[in-house]
Amino acid sequence: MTALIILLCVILIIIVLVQIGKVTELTAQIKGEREVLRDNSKWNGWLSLAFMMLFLPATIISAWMYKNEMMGYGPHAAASAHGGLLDSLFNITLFFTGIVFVLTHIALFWFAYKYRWQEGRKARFISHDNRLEIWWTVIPAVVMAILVVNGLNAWNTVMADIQGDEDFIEIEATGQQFNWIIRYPGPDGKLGARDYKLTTAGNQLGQDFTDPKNWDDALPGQELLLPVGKKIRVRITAKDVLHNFYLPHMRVKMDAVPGMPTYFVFTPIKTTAEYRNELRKYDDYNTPADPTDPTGPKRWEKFEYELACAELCGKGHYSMKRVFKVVPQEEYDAWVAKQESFYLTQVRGKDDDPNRERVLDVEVKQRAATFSESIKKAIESNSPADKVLRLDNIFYETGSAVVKTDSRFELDNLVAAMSAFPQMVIEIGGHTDNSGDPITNQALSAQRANAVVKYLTDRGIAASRLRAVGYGDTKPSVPNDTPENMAKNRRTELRIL
Ligand SMILES: [Cu+2]
Repeated sequence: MTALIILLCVILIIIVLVQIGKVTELTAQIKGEREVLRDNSKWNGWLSLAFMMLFLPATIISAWMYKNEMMGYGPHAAASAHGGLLDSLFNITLFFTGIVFVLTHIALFWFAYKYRWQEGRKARFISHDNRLEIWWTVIPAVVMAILVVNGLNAWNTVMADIQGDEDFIEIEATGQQFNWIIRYPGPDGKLGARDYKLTTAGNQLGQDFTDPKNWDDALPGQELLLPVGKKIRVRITAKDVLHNFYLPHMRVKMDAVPGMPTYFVFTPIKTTAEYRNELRKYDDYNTPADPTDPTGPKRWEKFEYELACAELCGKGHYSMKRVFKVVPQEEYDAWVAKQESFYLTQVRGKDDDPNRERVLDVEVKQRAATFSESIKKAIESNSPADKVLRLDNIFYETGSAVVKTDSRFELDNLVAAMSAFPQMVIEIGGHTDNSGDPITNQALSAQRANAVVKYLTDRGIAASRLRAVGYGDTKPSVPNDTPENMAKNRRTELRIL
């Protein structure tokens, strides 16, 4: 329907234009060509002048009104170290082009008025003038040279990559329809390798988990933090179409191109709190953030730095907006420490974990910490139930008392605990489920407990502090009614005596 109306309008406008043309032709015939020409010229001249009078002041007024948004003044001041340089570049360019704009507009419309056709007036022809040629070549050349040299200089400063042993944080932003996946490097400070062929629903970035750098990488939720005063290198990639990584307040803008990683290095110089405080000075920002709640928080209190996609990348393009906070280093460090490794929480131990057969260094450290923590608690507690600890990470070959090599971490933690608490006397208890013959079960559990004790005595723990007991299936921790529960009952326990 709309299309039909538009089509009809277009046809009507064409008819009107044709009719006007015909009327003009007819008047020309009646009045005489010369008279019409004189009238038209007069009107053209005056209208040109009127247009200049309106257009030029309007341009200047609107530029003045929007100068903050366009040039980064006032509440739109840059919040990054290089932002001021970029803004000054815009100012310099606007200064020169502004002069040219005003002069050429005045010349264009004033001349159109002044030299309109008049009876008996003749044009003055200048065939050639060397001086004039030189002037209008040299002046633009000098101005252009200043702008280009300035621009190149700024480009080299703004786009400079990390040099040598500079201190910086590298994060990664991957654009996809329609959100940004932001990856933080974790405690090692390094982002792990990616391979697009590894991309699955459970591994959106195609992280290669055989690369240890990936093990601590974190994909934070909606909340994003950056430290103030620290160089940040953003590795920018895209998964599907062209996106654009845009932090307007930081004056950071870079294409995210599928298959071609780009980067941007910048240093935030104002925390979110500092920026809010600056906004507080402006009347505009002292209005309620939510117009329906006049007593609620003001606009400056609600201000957040933004990450947007500045490429029209599809229907949901607008939803790529994210907010992030710039905070002092200590607050950032605390936040980073809370971020969980994507690999350890989402992939570890699952079918697509390429390291299923290995115990990772991080896990060894983690287990050692938990183990010493539980031993301490067990010693301090008075209740007999608290004095018993399951040793979940001691593994035996099936149907035998041979301890698997992966058990050494837990056993070494035990050795460490025995050395740390020289008064401690313990019992190692072997337990089985109720499948099979009770006598065999008892014998196997005793052999297994003995194997653990042997490991400890081999490492210098006095045998007098150790007792090995085979309980067989006599002390199930849960009823032996499901395969899962039976697995729970096959266990090695430590009891502090
Ligand atoms: Cu996008």
